[in-house]
Amino acid sequence: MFKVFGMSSSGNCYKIKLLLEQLKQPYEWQEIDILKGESRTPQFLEKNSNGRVPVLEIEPGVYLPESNAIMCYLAESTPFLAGNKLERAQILQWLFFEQYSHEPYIAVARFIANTFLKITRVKRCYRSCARKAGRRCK
Ligand SMILES: N[C@@H](CCC(=O)N[C@@H](CS)C(=O)NCC(=O)O)C(=O)O
Repeated sequence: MFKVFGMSSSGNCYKIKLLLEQLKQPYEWQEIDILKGESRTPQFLEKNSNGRVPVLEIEPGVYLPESNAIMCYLAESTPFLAGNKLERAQILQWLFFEQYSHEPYIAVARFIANTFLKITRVKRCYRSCARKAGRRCK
């Protein structure tokens, strides 16, 4: 059975969970708390020397890091990675776009806002409404 080393609040890890669920593929999830340094332990670095989640354990001792590489691996021979040459390249187009143009700016900003600044969606909404009403709020 596949095992995913991931952190539930990470978008990169959520993508893997979502695809595994869509494929109805049984898997085990091992929570790794990156804020506690669990992705930088010697044991974890043996799985991914880059020290990041997600990592897919394909079989004991065989590990695949990088969320989009994991998605391509899981989607191979399924309708999620089908089509002609151009259609498959268009799938890669979005995966590359996501990693280069979305993840570093939008996803990392969301993670910092949620995790370190503790700005929840409700607070963001409240701030925005308050700003529009010309009021300041904490
Ligand atoms: N390009 C990688 C990015 C992985 C990544 O940045 N993971 C973050 C969580 S979303 C992480 O593990 N950060 C821990 C660290 O940098 O120490 C992927 O798509 O898997």
